[in-house]
Amino acid sequence: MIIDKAEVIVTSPDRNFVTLKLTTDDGLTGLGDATLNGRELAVVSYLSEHVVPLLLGRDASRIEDAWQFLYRSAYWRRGPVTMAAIAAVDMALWDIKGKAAGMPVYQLLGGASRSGLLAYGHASGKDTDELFDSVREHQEHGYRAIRVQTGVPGLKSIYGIASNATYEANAGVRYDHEPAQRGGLPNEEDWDTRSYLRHIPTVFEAVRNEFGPELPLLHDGHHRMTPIQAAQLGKSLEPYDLFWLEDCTPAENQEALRLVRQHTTTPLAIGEIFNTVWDYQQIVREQLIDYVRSAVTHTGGITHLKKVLDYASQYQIKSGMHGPTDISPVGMAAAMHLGLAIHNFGIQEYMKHGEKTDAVFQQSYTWADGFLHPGEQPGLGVELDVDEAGKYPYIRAYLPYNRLADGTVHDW
Ligand code: KDG
Ligand code: MG
Repeated sequence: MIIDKAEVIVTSPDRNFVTLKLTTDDGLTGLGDATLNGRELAVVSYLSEHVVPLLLGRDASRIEDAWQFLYRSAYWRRGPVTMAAIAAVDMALWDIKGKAAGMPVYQLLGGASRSGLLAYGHASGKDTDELFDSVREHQEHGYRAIRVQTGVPGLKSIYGIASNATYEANAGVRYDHEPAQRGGLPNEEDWDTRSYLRHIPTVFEAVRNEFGPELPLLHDGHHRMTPIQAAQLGKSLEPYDLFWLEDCTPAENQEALRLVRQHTTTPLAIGEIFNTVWDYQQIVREQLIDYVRSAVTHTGGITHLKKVLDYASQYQIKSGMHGPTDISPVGMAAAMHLGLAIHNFGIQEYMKHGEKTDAVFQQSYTWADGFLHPGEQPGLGVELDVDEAGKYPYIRAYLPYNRLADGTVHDW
């Protein structure tokens, strides 16, 4: 099982994806997701220029050794570009190992701890009527847990709202599924935290009145509040029994969560922009969060995220892996194998990819009755159709950003 080919494949079916494909001398192939939304080519360059030469001739069976070698030998550690590149190698090696063993990856990780993975989808609307329709639509598609985002009176365009205007080059793709503007410069959105804090509790009250107490509801604050504002929001949402409040403060300052925690029992989730176990060291030890939001794709792969989640399990902290459309089907499959195997699985974010993406990445994972399953194919269970991928060249895309009314740039 010597790696004799390593290809970095960029394709843009509904959005940009970066995939590493490894081939061994005995003909096995493995795929890894290296997609970093809005900064894709930085990872392509890291992989092609610096990692591929190190992979050729290596024994594909030595996953832990490859991880430690790529991490430690670079000297420059951590960061989203490095960790997405290492994640792609790690995933591809697990894929190869599964194929060599004739087993799905979750079996190699210890076997299934459950029959399926509870997943949540994204309901959204400019106003309550549109939001209710979106919640119903998600329930009709089988979702048993739903993230709720709405517009805020007085603000033009906010992250996560499906009916926000899309860009020409994004034609046919819902804004909440793909907020990155293709083929242009970043779109400017507006923000006002006080209006948001006044409005959101009224939205959750309306949703609870309409849909009852059982439905698990989630909300994403997208790093926009100060610690005291986040504490206020958590407290005001307590009557509506959220499954979690996500990214309530900017992720760089993990200590901020101490203050939030002192004031509210609303469960907290964070970590979609974290990339190593060290980002979690303090907040796990001090029990400042309830869910780990990291994706396999951005956190060094299955090998490293499993270490994060094993550490978190000592404190009854569960997984809530990031799963927007910018995680490719390969990254989603890796998340599902890991989620099925670990004991402390919490919930999986799941937004369906578009038809073009599904034609490029043939998947064996399944979605039924609100639950995902990675399937029984050996390896990760996703294959990439190179001809199909070749139809969609890379298109530069930028995520939007926010300014306050006085023109100050604010967290997006
Ligand atoms: O690339 C940015 C998106 O992945 C992010 O905005 C999605 O916040 C997100 C979520 O919770 O899925
Ligand atoms: Mg989020």
